[in-house]
Amino acid sequence: MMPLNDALARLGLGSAPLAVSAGHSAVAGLGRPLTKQSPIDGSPLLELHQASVAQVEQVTSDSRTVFESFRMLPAPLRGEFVRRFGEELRKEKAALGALVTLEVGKTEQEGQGEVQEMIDICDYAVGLSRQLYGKNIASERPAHRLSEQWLPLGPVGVVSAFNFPVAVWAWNAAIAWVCGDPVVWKPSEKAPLSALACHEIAARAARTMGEHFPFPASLLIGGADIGEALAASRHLPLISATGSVPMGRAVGQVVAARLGRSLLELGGNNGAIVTPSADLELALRGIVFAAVGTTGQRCTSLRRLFLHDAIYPAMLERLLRAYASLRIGDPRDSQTLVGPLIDEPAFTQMQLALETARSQGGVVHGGERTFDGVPTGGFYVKPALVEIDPNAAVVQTETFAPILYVMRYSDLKTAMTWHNGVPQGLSSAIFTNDMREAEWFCSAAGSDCGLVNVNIGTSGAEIGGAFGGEKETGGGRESGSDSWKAYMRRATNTVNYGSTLPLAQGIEFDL
Ligand code: UN1
Repeated sequence: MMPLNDALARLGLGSAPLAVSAGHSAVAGLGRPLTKQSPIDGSPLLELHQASVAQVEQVTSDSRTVFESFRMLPAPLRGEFVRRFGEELRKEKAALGALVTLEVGKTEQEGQGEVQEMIDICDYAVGLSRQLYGKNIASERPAHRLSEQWLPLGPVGVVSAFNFPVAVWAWNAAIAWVCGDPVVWKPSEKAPLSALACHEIAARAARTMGEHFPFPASLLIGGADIGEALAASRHLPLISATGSVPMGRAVGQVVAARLGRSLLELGGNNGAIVTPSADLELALRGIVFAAVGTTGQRCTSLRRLFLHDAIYPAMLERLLRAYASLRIGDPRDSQTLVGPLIDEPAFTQMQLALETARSQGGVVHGGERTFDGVPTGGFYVKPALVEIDPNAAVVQTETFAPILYVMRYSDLKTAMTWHNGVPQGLSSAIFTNDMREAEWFCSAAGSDCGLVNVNIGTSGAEIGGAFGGEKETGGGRESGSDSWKAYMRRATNTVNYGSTLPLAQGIEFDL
């Protein structure tokens, strides 16, 4: 994997990186100091000053000015900028992917995969820039045309989490840009370096568009106070926030108080059901990737597994064997499947959840810290399997760590009730070869989540579909399908090309 200094040099971050940016290049933050260490071994990666709340006002009001001209560019021209951004990402995939690995501890495969997800959304958005279609609607009045247009909305505030430090911003940014909206980004303070790199890559793409091209990206590095100031900013008609349920609740309420729009993608607590007809080998791969991939730190990670009585012992044994052979270690090693947790608090949360599970009758396999063949200074854990009663309270809570609760069922309807009986509703899966079970799982009586999969794990969604979930997950949809509509305002146009003024609903009003 590319060493840190080479990656930094390629990405133009060789000198001391800065924290606030409203233009092509970053300026110094005026807020608190921030130090960032690598989760791989605790080595220092970066020191900078975060943005101050006063800078939020400046940057968001500047983005409003950028919007004035950006919205008037033809959408395919905005798409051309996104195309060039995607080209820059292709050139820097290795360096940016390496930075993601170094900064948040994702395996090399997953770091590169995340940049690929950015490239994919750029390709998608370029096509979309020529397809922002409205409808023509039959008017009830003679010589009238009724239609709708989709118009740019305004600057979009994006709040992203550490676990997808670059892709989640790109899903929002690429779509927002073609829709005509500048983006003001507050990345997680646990992943400032990858954000600075993305900003630099976007600035490179913008420079190739000529000096008059309005640069539609801003970056504010900081903590919850900066997120809250963004949420409160009247310059931002839309806030798109990804992260925990408490974060979303705080942001959503601040945005709602000013009657702004929010697009929330929050906690998952995702479940999967394995029925007796399932292909157990296929299910095993799907389950293990979803449960331990990204060290259980995806919002789509699999956390709850319902196994039918008939396959429970066989499947549990397979899982225990697979977990015992997982290669845990330095994520820069291409053989590693499970890297470190993001930091010590994540480890503490995991241990707390396991203790709670034990106190509620859970039988815990694994879950402890490991020092075996891993770099010192990082928090490496053995992913945990927990056999537990589906009614145990701990199962209701999402812990952002590799813990998989394994539960036994005998009747699919009951399993479905347990599956849906949690406050969150992001992703779900059924493993079955029975068409009736599969279709029932996808029906109105089945999974109540935003992502409903058959014979695929809960994580690893493609960008072409709308991404998001129901209930406490927040209801927002990002990425593909018609999610772009959230980033635009709809204008219904009624044009009278006749010489009389007939009123709708047949109302007579003669002067
Ligand atoms: C997240 O964890 O916030 O479906 C997003 C997936 C990824 C996105 C996860 N494409 O697992």
